[in-house]
Amino acid sequence: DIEINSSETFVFRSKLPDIPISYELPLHDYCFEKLSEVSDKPCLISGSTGKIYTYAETHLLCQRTSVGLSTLGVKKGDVIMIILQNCPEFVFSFIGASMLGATTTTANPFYTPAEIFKQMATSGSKLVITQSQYVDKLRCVTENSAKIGKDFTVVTIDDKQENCIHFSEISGGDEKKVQPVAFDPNDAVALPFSSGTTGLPKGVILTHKSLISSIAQQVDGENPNLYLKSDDIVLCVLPLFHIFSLHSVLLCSLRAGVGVLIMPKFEIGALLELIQTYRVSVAPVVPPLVLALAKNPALEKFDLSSIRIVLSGAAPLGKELEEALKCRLPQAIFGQGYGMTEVGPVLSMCSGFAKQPFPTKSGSCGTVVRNAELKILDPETGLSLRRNQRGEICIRGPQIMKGYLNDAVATASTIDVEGWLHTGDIGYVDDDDEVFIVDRVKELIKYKGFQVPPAELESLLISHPSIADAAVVPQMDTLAGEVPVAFVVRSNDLDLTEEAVKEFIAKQVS
Ligand code: 4UU
Repeated sequence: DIEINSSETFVFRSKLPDIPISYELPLHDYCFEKLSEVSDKPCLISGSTGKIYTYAETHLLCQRTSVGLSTLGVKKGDVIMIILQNCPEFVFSFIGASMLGATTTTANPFYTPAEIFKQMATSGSKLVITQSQYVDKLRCVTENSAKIGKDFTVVTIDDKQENCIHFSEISGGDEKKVQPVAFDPNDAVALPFSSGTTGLPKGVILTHKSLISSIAQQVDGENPNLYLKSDDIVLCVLPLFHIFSLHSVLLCSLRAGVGVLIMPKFEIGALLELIQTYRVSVAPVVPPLVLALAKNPALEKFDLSSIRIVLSGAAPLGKELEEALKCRLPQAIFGQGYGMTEVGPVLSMCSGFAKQPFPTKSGSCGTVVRNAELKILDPETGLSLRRNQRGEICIRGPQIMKGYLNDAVATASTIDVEGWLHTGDIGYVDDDDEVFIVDRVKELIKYKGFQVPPAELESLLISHPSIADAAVVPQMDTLAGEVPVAFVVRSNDLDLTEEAVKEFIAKQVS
């Protein structure tokens, strides 16, 4: 240790051995690889209707939806857009599109028409699957001259709407008509949007290889890092349009052959009721949900003894909060996962969730996933740092994104020539290989785990005729983790009020 070698790289690895990962199957076949063993087991449970789809039924509906989508003209290389609250149709559409070699871009149903149209245009989607209550947003002609039924196709899953197609028309396809499609592991399958370390939201190209790698890193092998037992019921209340839920809740569960309890939205009473009724055993959550569970007095009235794993991620979790929930769910293993959309998404996962678990510390974000390398760089010098030294977290492995859609510059500034992805998060690795996140150097605000790119708000602010300049920064918030705060310079209109500025922004973004 005395010798100083400035070019030395300190690489941190998983405590679990690497496993072989095969890319022979496309994502949907990989997820349903053990279908014959689990065909009669519950796969999707709709929390709102109580309907249960077995693995066989789920797979069949995915196939039918894929045939239906192809009848509507969707083919390999195309992009479809899903604007849905969590529901079984989300799964049929995502997997169905994958079966055609198409890519799915997912959007927040709360998006404003402007946000939706931007993502539609950037991703090149010509087909949207949504709920009737959001169709009006798509009809906003002022935002967009494209017309439903003419320039793009809209499918609604609930009520039939004018010029739209009803989901039953596509999910009723003849599964025997499934056409085999040639796949390359480097083909895109998901296109979530993220602003990454700087600027505006960009399409993140996640390939079959990325997602299969990231799922395998969690649930495959002799000693899976996230061990899902065959009778587990995994809670799916986090929105599927975000990569945490899409990957670690849905896709990992499908691969492991366990049940997924789908909730369209978070409501504490309904959540507790459903956990009790369906004996939910694995609860992926975000810090605001931990807060709700830790503080809500209603918790005492329900039997939550079935919960054996609480997995928190997407934003920093305070130790006090963690302790508070641990007291209320003493039987559960509590740990964090650390993800980033661009990483496909998981960098590190609590090794207390493994089949043969390791002891873990409170506040840790887990240990780097297997089949990957993690290093810490000094943000000033760019030199690789040793244990317990704080710096920018970088990751290299088969799970990371192919790049940003049509943005080579942003891709090159995120993934370097050696294949390391620079996260913009500051953290360190301790003596037991545990990753701790302490800060963020990138331009990103996390509101309840959702991304709020400051650059987006700043550009909206300066588009206001009475605003000369603006800067947006995060402010700590007990409930949301962080909220955006804008510093605004008036141009000449001295009457411009805070309320007027807020209203101006609220009209344009969710
Ligand atoms: C402190 O948030 C995510 C993905 C989260 C995820 C995914 C799969 C968590 C567990 C899992 O199994 O993605 P993005 O792109 O919305 O936001 C990424 C950023 C990170 O760079 C970091 O700043 O969100 C922050 N973040 C966290 N911060 C993510 N997880 C954590 C965490 N603690 N546990």
